[in-house]
Amino acid sequence: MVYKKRLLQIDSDVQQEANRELVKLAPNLQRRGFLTASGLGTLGLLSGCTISDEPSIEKALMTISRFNDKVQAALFSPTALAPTYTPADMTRPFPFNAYYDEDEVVEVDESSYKLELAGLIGNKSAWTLDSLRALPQEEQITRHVCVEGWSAIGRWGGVRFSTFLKTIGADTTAKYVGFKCADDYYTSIDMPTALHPQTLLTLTYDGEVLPPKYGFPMKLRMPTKLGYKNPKHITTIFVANAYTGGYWEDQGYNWFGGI
Ligand SMILES: Nc1nc2c(c(=O)[nH]1)N[C@H]1C(S)=C(S)[C@@H](COP(=O)(O)O)O[C@H]1N2
Ligand SMILES: [Mo]
Repeated sequence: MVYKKRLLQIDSDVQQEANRELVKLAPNLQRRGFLTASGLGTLGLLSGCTISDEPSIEKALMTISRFNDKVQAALFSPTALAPTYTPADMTRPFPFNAYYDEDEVVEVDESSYKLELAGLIGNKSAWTLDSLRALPQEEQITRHVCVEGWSAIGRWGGVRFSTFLKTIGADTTAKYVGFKCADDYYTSIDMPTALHPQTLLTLTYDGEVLPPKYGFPMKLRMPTKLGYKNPKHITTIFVANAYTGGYWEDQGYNWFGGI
């Protein structure tokens, strides 16, 4: 599976800023094989690069976490696909991670659970798990990359997020989609990534109901973003034009956090 980064139309301000960022990052990018000496300072070469070996999605996500948000949003296509894998490639057991230990995982009660909606959404009625399970379901086997230095391949199933956003009448011209979680976690993402075909509102892991440690009742799964952008235990989804950051983002992690 080939992963392609494509140059979007970018205005010259952003291009200049991107070039300055690239020059700063050049030694690092060169070391990682993303830039050749002749490519220094030219965006075209970086954008034209094709990644085809497996750990490259990890390299790409890690490298890009050093770019600033504006440059990242301008540089990379919201529709380029991340690699997918086969069941044989899956990492077993799939690692758990959160800002607390596994024995403190939040337990969400299925019978009383409702997904709340807020902000720029036409129909803000809450959703039960059964109503979400009644929507068309898809699966993906993709690599989850954590900034803490590990990555793992897992299999998630659920509702394509763009389908869900259209179903609820979300304003897809808004800038952000935000998430509040049953623990104290929260994050927000850019609308182009929310509408990306591989962005899934997942309800299952490896064919079973998503277990608590992986985010019951649901995790937003985006193979084009770093692990911390993928909220687990989602309780509220909101659509907004005002920036709301995120748990790690507010402590200095890159907000875009993706490719
Ligand atoms: N609600 C919530 N979501 C979260 C986190 C968290 O602490 N709480 N941690 C994030 C981080 S840093 C990672 S790497 C992944 C880990 O997901 P996993 O436990 O399924 O591997 O969840 C992300 N989503
Ligand atoms: Mo992470």
